[in-house]
Amino acid sequence: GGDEAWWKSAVVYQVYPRSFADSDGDGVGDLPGVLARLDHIADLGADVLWLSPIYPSPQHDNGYDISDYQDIDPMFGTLADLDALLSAVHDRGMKLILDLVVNHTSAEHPWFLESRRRRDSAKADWYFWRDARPGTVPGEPGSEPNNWGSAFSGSAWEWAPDRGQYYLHLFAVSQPDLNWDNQEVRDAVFAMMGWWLDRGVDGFRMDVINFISKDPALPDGPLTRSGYGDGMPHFSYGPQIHSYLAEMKRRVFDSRTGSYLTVGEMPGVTPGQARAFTDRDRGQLNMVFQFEHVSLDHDGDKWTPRAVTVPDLRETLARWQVELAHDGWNSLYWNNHDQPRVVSRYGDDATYWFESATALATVLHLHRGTPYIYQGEELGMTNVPFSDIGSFRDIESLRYYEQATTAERLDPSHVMATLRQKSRDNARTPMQWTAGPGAGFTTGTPWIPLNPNHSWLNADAQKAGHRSIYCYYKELIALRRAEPVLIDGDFELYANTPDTVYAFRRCVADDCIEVFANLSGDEVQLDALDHGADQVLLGNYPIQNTVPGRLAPWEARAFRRS
Ligand code: TEU
Repeated sequence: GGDEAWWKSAVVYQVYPRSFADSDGDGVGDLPGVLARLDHIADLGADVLWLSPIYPSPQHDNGYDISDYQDIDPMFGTLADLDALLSAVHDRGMKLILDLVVNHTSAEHPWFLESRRRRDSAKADWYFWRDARPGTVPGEPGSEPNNWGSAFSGSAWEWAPDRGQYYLHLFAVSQPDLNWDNQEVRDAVFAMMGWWLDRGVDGFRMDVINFISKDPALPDGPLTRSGYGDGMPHFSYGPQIHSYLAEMKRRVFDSRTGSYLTVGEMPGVTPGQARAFTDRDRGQLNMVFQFEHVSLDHDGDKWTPRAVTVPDLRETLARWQVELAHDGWNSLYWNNHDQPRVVSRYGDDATYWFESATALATVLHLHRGTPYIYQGEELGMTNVPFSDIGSFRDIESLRYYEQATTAERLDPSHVMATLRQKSRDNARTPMQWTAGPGAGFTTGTPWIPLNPNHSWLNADAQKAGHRSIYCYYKELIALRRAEPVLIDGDFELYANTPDTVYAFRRCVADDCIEVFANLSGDEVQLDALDHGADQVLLGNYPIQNTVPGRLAPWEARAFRRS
């Protein structure tokens, strides 16, 4: 039926609940806060709301460490608050998807507490337990079962004296990896997913879902700068990954009547793998989040920044367009809660703040795929000028700072400069609703400092109209809705353009929309840009000022070519 691939024409808006809106003044955002601000998202024209984790959690990784999959953290509210939000979302004709974090649990989850108790406990095999390397002193550095490093610095193994073994944690010590090779684990996860779908949720964003199948031999990985091995070759596309996702599809989704949105977050995924996950016939997932275009500005690891060029960006994104042109489907994103703010990263958050934020939005949204907007992106929110390590909250940033300034003996001011550029906290400061105290986010003390630029950069100011990135996003979403060619059309990059220009067309037969964007602060001349003023559909400069053959700094324009 026509509705079955509804997610192809949808625009998704991601809310990071702890930083969106605080209804009770404790400084942390919550579900009643999201409900109170729901019309901000509905008015934008987004179709789907994705909530980052709201489940009970010790919050070592802001909820990506879950201790109960079937309840709500009291900090965010109650199940009744979630139900109220869900019906308000549905009343507006929108959908709601939850974050599914099942590669690992919290170390405080009852499953793990049971598993770590004894080697013969009922859940003994629900996680990855291994003995120390033979001939070493268990618990001492060097006796870990393999050389893998964790994503948050240090070894991926933690010694558990009660059980006398190591457990695997690809992320923090407080995030032990679940053993998906155990059928009981899969049964428990699938039952939990079904429980949420039966409650009315419309799908899931699946956290690092490509990591759930590990090579059972857990072999050492190639050494990295950190001194640890990179385990990715042994778990980023493991031997059972397709079989587990096929089983999930069959047991969770196909056995129900709804039509759901599923998006798998997949660090390291290649276009060929993405096609295998998302092609129509297998349909294991609707789409995946790939990482290539957000890895272009670093070299090897995220703490070693390098400059990105427009040809890097356009060649990367265009390759994904081509590779998933016939089978499979792309997700499109610049931002999420793990990434620095795009206007500061690939744009210019000073001189051309409005122009660069809107140019980047134009390029992304007019690609083929489902666009995702991360809270505050629609306002052009920027990176944060934190000058003190005490302002940071993210476990990854804090662990990196500690390790870099001690073991690696880097200059603290150098490490701070890197964090200002790359820290996940850039995305996590509170949503900027107003110029007032607390930015309209809270009446209390926010859990992380506000970006001081909320004095001028805020939703109130932008709803008033002038140079409003919010209004531009609205137009962009409306254009997508009005022009089926933007959903169904094929994609062709214009490769022979100047190095600062990102240009392409989308066509169904003879009906084409062309998109030209200047991703630089210098005006650029190009003969290929040839159209009448009446053909312009959207632009970030006043249309009466636009000239064929020329793009002003960070100018973006979409027009019909028939
Ligand atoms: O992120 C997985 C992931 O690999 C990254 O984006 C990660 O944050 C990055 O490599 C760090 O540099 C997901 C979540 O989105 C993230 O917030 C969680 O911390 C992580 O999984 C663990 O659940």
